[in-house]
Amino acid sequence: MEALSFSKKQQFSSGFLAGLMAGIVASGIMVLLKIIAGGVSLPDELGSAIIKGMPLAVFDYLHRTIGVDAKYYLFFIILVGQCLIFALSGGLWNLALGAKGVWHDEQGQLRWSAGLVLTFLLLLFAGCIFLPLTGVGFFGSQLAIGAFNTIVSLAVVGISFGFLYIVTQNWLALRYVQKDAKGESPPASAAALEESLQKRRSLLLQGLAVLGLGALGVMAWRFISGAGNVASTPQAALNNYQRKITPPPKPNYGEISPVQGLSSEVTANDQFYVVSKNLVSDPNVNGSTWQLTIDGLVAQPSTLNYSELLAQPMQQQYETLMCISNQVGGNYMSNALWEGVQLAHLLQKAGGVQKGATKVVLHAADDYSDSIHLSKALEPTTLVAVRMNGATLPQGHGYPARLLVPGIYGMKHVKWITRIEVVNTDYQGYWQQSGWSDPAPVRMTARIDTPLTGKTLRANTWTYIAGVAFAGNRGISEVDVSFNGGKNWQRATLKKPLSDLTWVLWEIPWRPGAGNYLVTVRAIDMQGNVQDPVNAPPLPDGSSGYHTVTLNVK
Ligand SMILES: Nc1nc2c(c(=O)[nH]1)N[C@H]1C(S)=C(S)[C@@H](COP(=O)(O)O)O[C@H]1N2
Ligand SMILES: [Mo]
Repeated sequence: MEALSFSKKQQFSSGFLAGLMAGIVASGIMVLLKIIAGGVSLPDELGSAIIKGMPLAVFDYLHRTIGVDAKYYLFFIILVGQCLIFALSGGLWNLALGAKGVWHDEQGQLRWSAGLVLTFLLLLFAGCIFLPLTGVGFFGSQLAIGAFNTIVSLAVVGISFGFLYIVTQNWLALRYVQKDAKGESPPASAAALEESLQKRRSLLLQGLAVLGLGALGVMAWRFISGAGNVASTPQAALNNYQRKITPPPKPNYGEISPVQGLSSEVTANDQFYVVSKNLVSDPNVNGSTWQLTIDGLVAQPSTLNYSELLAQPMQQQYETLMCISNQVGGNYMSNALWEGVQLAHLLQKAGGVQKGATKVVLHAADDYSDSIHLSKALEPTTLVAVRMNGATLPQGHGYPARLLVPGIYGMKHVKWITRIEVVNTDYQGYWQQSGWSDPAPVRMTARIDTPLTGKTLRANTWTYIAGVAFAGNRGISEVDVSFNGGKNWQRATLKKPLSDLTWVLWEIPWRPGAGNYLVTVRAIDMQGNVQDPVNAPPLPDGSSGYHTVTLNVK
């Protein structure tokens, strides 16, 4: 067989193609390893670094337009970028190796060693340049899984890549040789290979373009449909605002008819909202090897395993959680019956906190952390929770243990806790480093669950307006609904809440004549504070404003 000569361009493009195919599979393996074995996922690390390093204004804009789902788009874009980097490395490597030489056998096929060296170079790049740049240290030394596990998981991915790269590259070359021998692709086989490669490349580019456009389309759609919602406070409500009512209203508790669309008072575990910083997968902690360390400014630093934690005195409480990212009228709010150990009890078990201590830091298995003030930590309702609605804490909600700290946003309810550290510094947690509130008290909010905005109702027919209202640990004394943009308010009936730490369900019957209506809701807490009508985005203190829906009555 006559030796084939490939042009430089052909060498690059077939290497690129081989790198791309191997890169797609290797990226899949990387994500899989992260999910099932807690390996490192480079797109995750880069995504976290980007979110953290982003100017607040940009973050806020993306957050408002795309919402918490933005992290999935970001992850997808980075993943595509990673595949392209694999492809580029494959192309450049093939170009560097040339068409023959020590890296090739007699048939011009690449040797395994060529793949191994490429793997090694990529590993060095990931460990010494990429990971340190994302802020997790040399070979991920600052990650919870440590440098050793990082290297092992990267090596598995790298070796898979190197192997597939060689196989694919040789297969591409062989196909070309066979075609040439059979004379199937006359006359100039090199040109034919080039052509077929070009065809594939353009197909691939088209595929990527379609995916990219699809993602953009979804974002645009969300932006438009989000903007269509009237979620903001009508002018009259702003004009007539009275900040505080003294004495506070007496709650108007009563029966609530079970109307369709109204939230159930206790959210089932699989319906409970989930938010985490992790792009691909949350930690999958093994309860039998898990340990909880209590250290820092305590008299006797100590550790507990899972069964020791379960043996501590448990207490149950209903508590509603809300994410600080929740928009007015948004869904990142749920309620459950939790069971756990008082944090104060655990600190006592570690000999008590030492003089000068100011804060308690919660560290988690996903390298997340946050802190609360010592006074908050010692409140009897601040728990390390192990059960949720009677079941073992689900993985997505922080198994084996998470913090509950009523009155402040979900952000501080650290999941997958591994370490409780008492400090005398003003520790700033994961989100605080990006400008989110540190004290983070829940801002009072009320939501209309039903009817949904834009709905058409029948004139002169009874219907219910119903929803939920929440003020952290301050309780709700009154919920009012306005059918004329905030000029007058009518009191809704409240269902007596399950505890002082939960939302209340509210409801009001309504029998409108034909016309278009703005229906607005506001709440008042147990101290008589009236919900803030001024519209504010979630960053930095949580959103405010009155949830308003438009209804068409015919
Ligand atoms: N370890 C860890 N804990 C975490 C987070 C996280 O990313 N990692 N996210 C926080 C945020 S922003 C919220 S709103 C709540 C959400 O809790 P849930 O998913 O159980 O509703 O968890 C908090 N605890
Ligand atoms: Mo959150």
